[in-house]
Amino acid sequence: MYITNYSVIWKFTSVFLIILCISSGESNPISHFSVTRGVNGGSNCAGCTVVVSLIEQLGEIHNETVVKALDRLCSYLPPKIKGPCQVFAQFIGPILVELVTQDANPDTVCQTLRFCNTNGGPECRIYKTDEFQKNNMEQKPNNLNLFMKHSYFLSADPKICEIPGIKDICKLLDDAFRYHDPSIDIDGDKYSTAETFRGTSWRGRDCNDDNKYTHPGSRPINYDATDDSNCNGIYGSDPATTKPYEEEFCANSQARGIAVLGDSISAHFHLPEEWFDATKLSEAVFKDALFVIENEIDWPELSTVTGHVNNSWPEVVHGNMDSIYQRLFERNHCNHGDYQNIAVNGARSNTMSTNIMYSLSRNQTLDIPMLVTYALIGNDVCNGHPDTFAHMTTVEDMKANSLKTLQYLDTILPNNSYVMVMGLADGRVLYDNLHDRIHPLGRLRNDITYTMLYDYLNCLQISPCTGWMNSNGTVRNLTTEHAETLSTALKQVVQQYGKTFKNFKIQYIDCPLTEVFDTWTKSGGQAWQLIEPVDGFHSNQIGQALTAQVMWDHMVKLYPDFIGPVNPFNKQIEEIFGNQMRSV
Ligand SMILES: *[C@@H]1O[C@H](CO)[C@@H](O)[C@H](O)[C@H]1NC(C)=O
Ligand SMILES: *[C@@H]1O[C@H](CO)[C@@H](O)[C@H](O)[C@H]1NC(C)=O
Ligand SMILES: *[C@@H]1O[C@H](CO)[C@@H](O)[C@H](O)[C@H]1NC(C)=O
Ligand SMILES: *[C@@H]1O[C@H](CO)[C@@H](O)[C@H](O)[C@H]1NC(C)=O
Ligand SMILES: *[C@@H]1O[C@H](CO)[C@@H](O)[C@H](O)[C@H]1NC(C)=O
Ligand SMILES: *[C@@H]1O[C@H](CO)[C@@H](O)[C@H](O)[C@H]1NC(C)=O
Ligand SMILES: [Ca+2]
Ligand SMILES: [Ca+2]
Ligand SMILES: [Ca+2]
Repeated sequence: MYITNYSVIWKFTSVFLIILCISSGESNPISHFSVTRGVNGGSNCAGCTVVVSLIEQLGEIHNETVVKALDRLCSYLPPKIKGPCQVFAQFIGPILVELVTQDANPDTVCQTLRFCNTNGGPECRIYKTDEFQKNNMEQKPNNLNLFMKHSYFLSADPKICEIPGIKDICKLLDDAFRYHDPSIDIDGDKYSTAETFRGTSWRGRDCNDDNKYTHPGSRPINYDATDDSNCNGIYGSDPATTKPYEEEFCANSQARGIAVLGDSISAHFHLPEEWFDATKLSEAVFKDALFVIENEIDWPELSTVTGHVNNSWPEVVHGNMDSIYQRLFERNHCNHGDYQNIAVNGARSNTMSTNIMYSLSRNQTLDIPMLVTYALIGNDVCNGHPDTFAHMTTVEDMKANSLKTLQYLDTILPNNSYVMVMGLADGRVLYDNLHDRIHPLGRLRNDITYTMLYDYLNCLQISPCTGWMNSNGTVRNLTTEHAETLSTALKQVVQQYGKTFKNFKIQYIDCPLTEVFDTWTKSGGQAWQLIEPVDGFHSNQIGQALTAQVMWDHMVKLYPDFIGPVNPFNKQIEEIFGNQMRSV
């Protein structure tokens, strides 16, 4: 199904998506998110400032003009994006060459271009050095004539997505972010053979895309004596006993699938820092940019709950994969391929219950049970509004939304399933550990700290989380206070209604991130090493993997029935079916 309410879905999304021009055009459905659009040029201003910063820094590093530097940046990009980038370069080059001198401040350049303005209050600047720039502006009155000839800049609020070249890149992004069901799915069972666009990166591979009864998690038809109907790679019969292997190895194994209903943390939002650090820009770091975009800048294949491949992107992802799925598979090889990542950037309790949950694929009579994690750990207190507290989810709504989702799950999950409801995070860990560190964009000149970034995003009213990404300690504390209230509400829903669900057992767990940070620092690490450097908001690959370990240990100790027994036939399955990929 289509998720039509883009406006809310986007709230937990890093603002750096916007920098990639997603939210700019009026015609763009994603942009109907007033908070993301912001004031003073909002995301157009931030996008312009980042691009100009990178070009200018590249020019400095390679001792070349900004026009050459922009050509260089375009040349690093993969084919499908390179063309539009070159069109953009041809358009903007003559303007930039007039505007950007060696010491030009990107804030000033983007003010002159009118992507940044003061329509909604005081001027927003990410760089602090403004004295020189004011003079610089005054020396360049001619520029105005040059770029004002272009209609793009005549509107009071020019949009980056309307600029030639950039327009095509925006369209590419729009297409990728529009749907939350697989786009290539011939039989309509919500499983795909393609990797991206909500395909196998997100859900197990459909081993027969002409048959909707054949997909990961189905009850094997006739014990898969001839064909692999549940896509776990196990099929055929044992010649010695003439019994089907599914019957011998899996029938009594308490096999189960795994799914997560979550936000950008569960989807594993990750923008490579190498894309935002001029000293690291190269062709190699953009090699898989299209793949990244087609997966909504998420990395579900390496995530805490549904990670299922080794990290083979060492240029842009740092750390190993570990996941609940991986461990469930190791515990019982019959679980192969039975994972669904139903997480969406920006998801909160309301969008989950009105939209996103319907994307989970499970049938009570045809499929086997699942372990489902409900993990909406921040967006209900995160928004970009200056009056942030007024826009947080209330306790009543939190209860109603989560109950609605759980009651829906009770209608699709096969009997003997399990649901784990997670509380909200304490986002104070972000500011506490990042505030005086240097952001990738400021590395060349040591001139942008996370505090400066957070203040800038709040000034533009495009922060993914004003409450926690805030230099005011009282605001951060109050945000945590509300998050705790909402966690308590979730706990109460589980206590009050837990017994009423017919088809699953349910447990509440606190958000494991606090324990993850403790575990890491106790073993000698530093907390900032677990946080995404570009957005200063999400947990990175190391954090994702460590979260899987912490959650798993928790379940082994307290809720072993949630993960099921070890399958004594794992060894035989390996011997006969190898990596279980042969039917795929
Ligand atoms: C930069 O390039 C200019 C001419 O293109 C040259 O004169 C100058 O010496 C170069 N500077 C450095 C540091 O290489
Ligand atoms: C990941 O790497 C390990 C060790 O190199 C290997 O045993 C395993 O099969 C790999 N897993 C996948 C899914 O490729
Ligand atoms: C599950 O599959 C059965 C048999 O095809 C079908 O009748 C039923 O409607 C399905 N249930 C749901 C919730 O789609
Ligand atoms: C679900 O399974 C349990 C135990 O296997 C059984 O007691 C219960 O009656 C079943 N519930 C339904 C609705 O079939
Ligand atoms: C911090 O936020 C609180 C609560 O909104 C406010 O009362 C206080 O004035 C703020 N402090 C500063 C220094 O802005
Ligand atoms: C925020 O809460 C922490 C921990 O409770 C406390 O130590 C700190 O003083 C509080 N800060 C403010 C500004 O209220
Ligand atoms: Ca399919
Ligand atoms: Ca199928
Ligand atoms: Ca099978």
